[in-house]
Amino acid sequence: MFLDDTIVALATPPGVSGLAVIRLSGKDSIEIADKCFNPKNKLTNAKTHTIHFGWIIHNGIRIDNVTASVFIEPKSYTGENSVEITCHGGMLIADEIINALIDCGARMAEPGEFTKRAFLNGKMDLMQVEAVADLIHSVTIPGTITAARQLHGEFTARISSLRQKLLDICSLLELELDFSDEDLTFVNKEKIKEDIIDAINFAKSLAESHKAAEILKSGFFVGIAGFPNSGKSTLFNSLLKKKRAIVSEIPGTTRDYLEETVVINGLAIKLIDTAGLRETTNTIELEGIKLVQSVLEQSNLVLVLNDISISSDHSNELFAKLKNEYPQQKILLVQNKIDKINHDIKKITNETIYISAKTGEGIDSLEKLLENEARKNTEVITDVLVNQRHALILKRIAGQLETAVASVEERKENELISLDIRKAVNLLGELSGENWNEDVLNNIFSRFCIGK
Ligand SMILES: Nc1nc2c(ncn2[C@@H]2O[C@H](COP(=O)(O)OP(=O)(O)OP(=O)(O)O)[C@@H](O)[C@H]2O)c(=O)[nH]1
Ligand SMILES: [Mg+2]
Repeated sequence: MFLDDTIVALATPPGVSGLAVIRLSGKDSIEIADKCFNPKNKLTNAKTHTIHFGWIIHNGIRIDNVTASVFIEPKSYTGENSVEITCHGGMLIADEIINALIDCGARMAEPGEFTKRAFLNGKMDLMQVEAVADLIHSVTIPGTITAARQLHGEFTARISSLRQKLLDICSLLELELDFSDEDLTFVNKEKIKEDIIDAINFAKSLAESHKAAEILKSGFFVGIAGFPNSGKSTLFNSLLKKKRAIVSEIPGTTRDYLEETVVINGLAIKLIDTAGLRETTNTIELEGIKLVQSVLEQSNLVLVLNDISISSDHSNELFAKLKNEYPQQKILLVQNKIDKINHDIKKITNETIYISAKTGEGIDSLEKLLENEARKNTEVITDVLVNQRHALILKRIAGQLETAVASVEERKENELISLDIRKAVNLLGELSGENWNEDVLNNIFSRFCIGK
């Protein structure tokens, strides 16, 4: 089967670097390494978790002097025999060593294959596997810390304890069933109902932390929308503190959307500058306007920019329309170009913000507001990163348990209530990966890079 062969890949980013690490995993990895590595003592005789110095020599050519770390199964990342070779950086050396190892019997690894093996060998469950992906991709420090905690098993522990609670309820219900002939009741149905409701609340609150987890992982998305020429690109540049987007007095300058990240006090804010919204027949502009809609859907916060020099209520209709179309979204009206008017209204109210994207007036306050919004949205996070897959399963679990509560209320047989709960327990198995299927695995591992 596929676990029989030995895989190899570069574990560090390709390119010029001080050192590069090549990873080898599979039952023959130590023998394969020995074929082209010449340390003082053969690696096959080495103890686990030891480091050895020597030359990689292949077809009589000295490639590099390296160190090799030996990990004997099951005490390795993958749970298999593994060797990690640390060579000098630079693509050519690492490539030559990988080619030599392939010549000696290894095969190039697929994306995420090391972690997939760790999962299949029971080294981690799916939630930990996903934490590895989050750890690699996280753009915020809190996101990284939370992913690391998850990798350590925090999420797993919470799911196991929920599972145990549900199984305990099932045992009670089924125990009574065993004595049903004797007309005994030792199950307090009210208590059972309460316990199931607790479990429902727990599953729901975890599912709800999904949005916060996404922000921790990928940043807080702020979409900038408005009529053409309202100053969206100017604001985008001003927040980024660099000239990234083209600014011009010609309406319809931005056609595509632009995305850049600013870090405000440790929080990653993803700014998205979009095409101005207006009635148009220009096909390119129309495409841009369609894109705005998908940006708005994905944003955590939408700023609608209004050119106050035209009129402070010039964008009211657009603002109302967007609020109506995206009722879930937090949308704020921002009055821009206050440098062009005389009134002294440079203040932030609950609803409206006044700025000049051009002179920078009010930008500090706007930054503070973005930071507060981002922080507010991540505060609900507990200590795990619930991704979309988890959230969907958790919602199904809550739904299944709600059926169980209904069964209790309808005074159904213990057997039926227990069956409802057991269905929820099965869903927990999908979460941890006990009940895995190839599609789910492929989906998860497609996010990984080769060598991880
Ligand atoms: N006086 C003043 N002019 C501004 C301000 N913000 C933008 N402008 C000007 O308004 C014009 C349009 O600015 P852009 O940033 O390109 O506007 P936009 O909303 O991105 O426009 P489109 O991409 O066409 O939708 C430019 O000439 C800017 O210099 C401001 O705060 N004050
Ligand atoms: Mg623009």
